[in-house]
Amino acid sequence: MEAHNGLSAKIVEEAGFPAIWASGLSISAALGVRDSNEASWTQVLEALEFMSDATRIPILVDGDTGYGNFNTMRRLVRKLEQRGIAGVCIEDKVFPKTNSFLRGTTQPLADVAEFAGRIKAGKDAQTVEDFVIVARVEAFVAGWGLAEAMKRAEAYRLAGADAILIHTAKSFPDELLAFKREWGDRLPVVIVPTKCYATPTEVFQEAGFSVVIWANHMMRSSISAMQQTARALYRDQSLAAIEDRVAPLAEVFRLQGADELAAAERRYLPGSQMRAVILGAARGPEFGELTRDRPKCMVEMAGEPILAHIVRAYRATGIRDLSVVRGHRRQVIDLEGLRYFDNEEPDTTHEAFSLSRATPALHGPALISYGDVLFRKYVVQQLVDTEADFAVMVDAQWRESRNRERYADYVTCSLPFSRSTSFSQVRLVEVSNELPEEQIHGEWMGFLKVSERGSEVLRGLLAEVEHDAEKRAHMDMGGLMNDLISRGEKIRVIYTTGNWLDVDSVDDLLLGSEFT
Ligand code: SPV
Ligand code: MG
Repeated sequence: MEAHNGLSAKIVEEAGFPAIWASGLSISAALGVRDSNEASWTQVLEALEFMSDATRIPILVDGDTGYGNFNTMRRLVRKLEQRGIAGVCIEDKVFPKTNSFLRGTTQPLADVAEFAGRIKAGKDAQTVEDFVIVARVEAFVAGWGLAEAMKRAEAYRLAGADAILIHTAKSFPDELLAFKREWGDRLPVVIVPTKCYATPTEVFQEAGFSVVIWANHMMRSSISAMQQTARALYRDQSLAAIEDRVAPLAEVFRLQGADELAAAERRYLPGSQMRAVILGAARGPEFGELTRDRPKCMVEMAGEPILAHIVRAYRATGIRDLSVVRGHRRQVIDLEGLRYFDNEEPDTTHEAFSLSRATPALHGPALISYGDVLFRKYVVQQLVDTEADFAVMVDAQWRESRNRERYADYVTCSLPFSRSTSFSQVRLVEVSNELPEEQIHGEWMGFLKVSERGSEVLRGLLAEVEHDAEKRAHMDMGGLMNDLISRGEKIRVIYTTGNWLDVDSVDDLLLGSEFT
């Protein structure tokens, strides 16, 4: 069955055909040029490469005349082999040829011995053992009759051809059948009965032809379909009547193998599986007037809302599925490309309840963070790369910011930070803003990473929060993590120093601009 590009080749393969005819007529027509060697043979080669990449069944290429003499033929065979093409058919005419159904009888035939040289050179050049060269005899098309056809076919057989393609421009198969009777089984015989469409295929089967090529019907059916669509759309200026008559987009994506790419992204692209949930419900009373009409995450820093900086940093790490939980003045949060969840009671509920609003986004691995915490990309990268079910980043340089009068989530860990700490073993023991100084190992930076299993566990916990008045009103992220620990979950600690900022004051807004 004919094909002329990657898409048509794929469709032919899916229909069940055992092989593809890469038609010169169809490839040139699809390129918008004539079948007269107007497309260069390297341009044809490019189309073939897409067809070969898109399929697994053998492709027999219509190589026209071999694009010149024995020398171009040698190079053609090598280039086709390099692209995984199964074989090439060349016709005994001279370059540049034109299609056999156009002025067939006026086209000069090649000298028999010279054409035999082209066949021999091609066979000598092949390195793939079962690469096939089909010799196409144009004697009937040129009006020369059976004796000439036989003479030529025999010369090409002796030159090493693997099969003979006997062609006719007539609407009845007489010439083909006469040739086959005379030829017998010296070599397999291939036919292209385009004009003999009224002849039942059984006639060819019974005559013993080896291969029949339906030579241009993918290209011709696409012309009819495209003309219909273009004319109807131009006339009606409306898609309504068209939509059901064209392949759905889902079918386009399927043929392109979109699923395979999505699976590969999960395997190879860091962060592509990871989602992030950003808690942006808080007002941030410490900002006074600045947050009267907007939530803290929408306060401007370096000309943009804090949230916009956070979203950009996440996207830079490859995380594209971003959800934001809105609360205070939620209508003000309107950045594009984010999923939104709303806490309708931001003044009487706390962080764990806000997070519970985003439960639909907590499937598979996820990062949870705040709408007012700025960070460098590596912070997120480290968490993404961590295998643990739960993981947090802890700033070991907590003392440096301690003297500032501010709220901070201090942590006790299973091991303090030191150069010799075996980092893979540090676990979170407790989060609190009231830890005695000697128990503080660092400050929690506001990121919680959960694995697929971790998010499942978390969903269970959040479901409890929804139905527990005390937890709805008072449980913050620290409390949620302490709850996880009390239930036997291990929260892995990754120590780092600096490179993040909890935006808590107008001064921080200035500091924060170094994260933009
Ligand atoms: C082609 O498909 O380009 C062929 C077959 O060469 S035919 O058009 O019948 O010559
Ligand atoms: Mg052709």
